[in-house]
Amino acid sequence: MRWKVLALFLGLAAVFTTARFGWSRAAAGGYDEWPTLGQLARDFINPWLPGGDSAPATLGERRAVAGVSERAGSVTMSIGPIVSPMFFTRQTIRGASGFGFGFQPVVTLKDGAGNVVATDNTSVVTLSIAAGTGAIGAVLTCNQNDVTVVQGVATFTGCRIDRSGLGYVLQGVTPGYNVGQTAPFNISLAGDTNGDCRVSILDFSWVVTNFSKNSNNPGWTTPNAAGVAPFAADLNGDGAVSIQDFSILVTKFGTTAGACAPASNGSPVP
Ligand SMILES: [Ca+2]
Ligand SMILES: [Ca+2]
Repeated sequence: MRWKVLALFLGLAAVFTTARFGWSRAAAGGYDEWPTLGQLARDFINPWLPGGDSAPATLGERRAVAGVSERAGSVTMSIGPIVSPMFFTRQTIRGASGFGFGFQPVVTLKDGAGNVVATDNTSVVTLSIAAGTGAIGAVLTCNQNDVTVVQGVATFTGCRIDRSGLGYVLQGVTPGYNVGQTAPFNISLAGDTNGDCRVSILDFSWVVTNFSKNSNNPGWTTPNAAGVAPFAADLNGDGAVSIQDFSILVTKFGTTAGACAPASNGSPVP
């Protein structure tokens, strides 16, 4: 008699487990592979726990089946995190407060092997000042701070920062990619070449003295007796001292500020 009771129990258990197995594969998670007797027994004991193996797949389990889609109920999830690098292929090296950077940022999305993700025409890269860098309260303004990539490349235009400060870092963010950051650069008080927080005849003289020079000229980074190098006359940071810099100087002539930062030559050096 006892054997008959046990057989009946096992039969009911098998029916219930089979029914539950059918339900659980359609529920969130499901079994990643054919369940063991132990899993079936555990699910039989805890039938109200969602998912065939009683827990969502771990990150390691998802990575193990990366590239495969898993159907969970009516929702299809992509499995396997996409962690790819993002690079600034053109960086801002310095700037004048309130005026457009001479070198506008360009961000390129690359895969893990370092190849440009040229098939990507949908990712949106958001550009911002990295927290804790530059002057407190400074604002980055671009024609668009959110730019959709074209063949994996986001090209920003019209970007400027309103406040002079040291060590600004710009960062680009888009889902599925690592955060990309520029090397640090300074924003000087617009028109100020020598970092004395005023736009005076000294700055006018330095721009005129170095007018038409560019980063290919020898001595571009060699400071004079006052510690100011020719590159500091390149106010907007486009690698040359031109009419644009002269215009900034004239526009801001006579301006003073309580705090400011000297010109930086940035990295990479143009
Ligand atoms: Ca000055
Ligand atoms: Ca310039």
